Amino acid sequence: MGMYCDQCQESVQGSGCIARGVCGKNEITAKLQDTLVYALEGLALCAEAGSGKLHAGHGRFLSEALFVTVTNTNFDDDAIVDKIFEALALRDELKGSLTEIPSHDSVTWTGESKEDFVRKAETAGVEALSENEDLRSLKSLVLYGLKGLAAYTDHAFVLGYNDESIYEFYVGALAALTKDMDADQLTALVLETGENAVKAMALLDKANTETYGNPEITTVKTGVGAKPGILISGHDLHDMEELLKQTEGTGVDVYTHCEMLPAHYYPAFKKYDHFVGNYGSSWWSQDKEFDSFNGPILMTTNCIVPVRESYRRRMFTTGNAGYEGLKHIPARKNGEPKDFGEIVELAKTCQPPKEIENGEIVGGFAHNQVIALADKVVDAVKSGAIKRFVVMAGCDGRQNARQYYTDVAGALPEDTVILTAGCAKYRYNKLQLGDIGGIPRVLDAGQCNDSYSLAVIALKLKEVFGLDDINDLPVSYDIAWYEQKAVAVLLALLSLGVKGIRLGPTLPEFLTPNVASVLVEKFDIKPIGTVEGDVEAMMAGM
Ligand code: SF4
Ligand code: SF3
Repeated sequence: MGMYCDQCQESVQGSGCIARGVCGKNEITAKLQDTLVYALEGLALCAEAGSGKLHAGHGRFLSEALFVTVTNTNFDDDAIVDKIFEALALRDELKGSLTEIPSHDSVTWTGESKEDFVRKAETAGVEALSENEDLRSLKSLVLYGLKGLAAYTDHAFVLGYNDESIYEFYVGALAALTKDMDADQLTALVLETGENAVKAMALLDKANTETYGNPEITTVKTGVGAKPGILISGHDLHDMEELLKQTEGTGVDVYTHCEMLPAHYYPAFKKYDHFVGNYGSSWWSQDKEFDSFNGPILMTTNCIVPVRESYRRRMFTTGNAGYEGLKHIPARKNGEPKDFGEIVELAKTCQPPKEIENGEIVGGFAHNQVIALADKVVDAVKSGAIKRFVVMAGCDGRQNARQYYTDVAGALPEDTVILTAGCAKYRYNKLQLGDIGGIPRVLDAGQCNDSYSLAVIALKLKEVFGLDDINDLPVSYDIAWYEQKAVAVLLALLSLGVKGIRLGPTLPEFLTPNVASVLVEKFDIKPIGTVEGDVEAMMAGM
């Protein structure tokens, strides 16, 4: 049996990825990831049979292990094998304290080697979730949402923020994946996943803003300087902070790529003169942009694409990111920062980045900043200067069909404002869309997790306008998804009561027609249509 993966938007339509992932994931890595999830299920069953609770150490492990399986995060088999061994050891530790051991294979199986773990995937993969395709589809929705919220929970943990109730949810949800459940029970679990995704994003928002300050309106340069540079990508702001500290005074500049762009919006990072700008755009164009950058690249999380020879020797991973053959910067130990010294020394020997553009990006419109402008925004809505907000948050991806988002941004009338977060923004954040009385027409809140900010803004507007229902606001949702964090964001929006979301560029491959129709019926989710038709419908409030 080959691999099977259908967890992202670029999954082969109609069959999932069965020979090799479109993302570059091979059969062995895919199978190890399946086995890792299975080992986590056994661990959860043992936790459930005990107190049902996990201490923060176990909770952290579950966050990290789930994060490792998120699309484009970790392609390093050894790292995944280590996580499987750790999961089995933790499972057995919990099992040792139980009076009654759950009778499920995920609790009793064991393996000694990578080969054992690869073989185990034959009975432990997504296909094993249920024989009924609709139930399997609902379980996939829970699992993929869980992976996304685990990534956010892990980022919060790294900054010292925990929510034990999220760890309890891991236990219940992972254990549920091994059980016979009916469609109603699983639909309830999907909604609970959304509620926990809201908690995870709120926790991360608190962690980020209490640690680094509230994002502020910021103009970020896209050109380059004359000094050598280090390019940092992914989502981990703690890595960002330590890299900035360790490069200060070294003659090396620091640039952001893709989802690290919003680091520029945080007050704590503005004091570094050598934090000079953003280089390039979205994750999928990294193979060209990393090539021309000339200096070292640090990937702190997803999204990694298959690494080209031209920059392989300059590319490093850290945290949950991994890629076979690349140098991995080890985790912090005993409260000591990570050591990025090797990257800094390498940067000093490199040419400065080659300029590929020379402009500006404006961002920093997270909830605190927008609420500070609330009077202005409310006046603009009341006077009719702003007719509608369109939330276009989410992920970017390779497919040409995503030109839709650029075209929608360009086609929206000039009295509309786009609210964005996540790498989806790169489809339109360099267009000159102007402003409305000083309010830019594209308000970028930050990373994908900062979609939470957009929900806070919507709830604030609901309060200011004295509305009972968030759906009565002049706000439309045209969300782009790619990986499992976007699944978590989507479920979070649903749990907040948002209806009528357009989702594209395609609906998830893992949704069966029956499950998709439940989402349509309950939440009025719809696939994107034509640019013209969707713009017209959104302006009409549909
Ligand atoms: Fe395919 Fe996406 Fe899975 Fe990669 S993550 S194997 S592209 S479905
Ligand atoms: Fe992008 Fe990978 Fe999802 Fe954080 S960097 S949004 S795709």
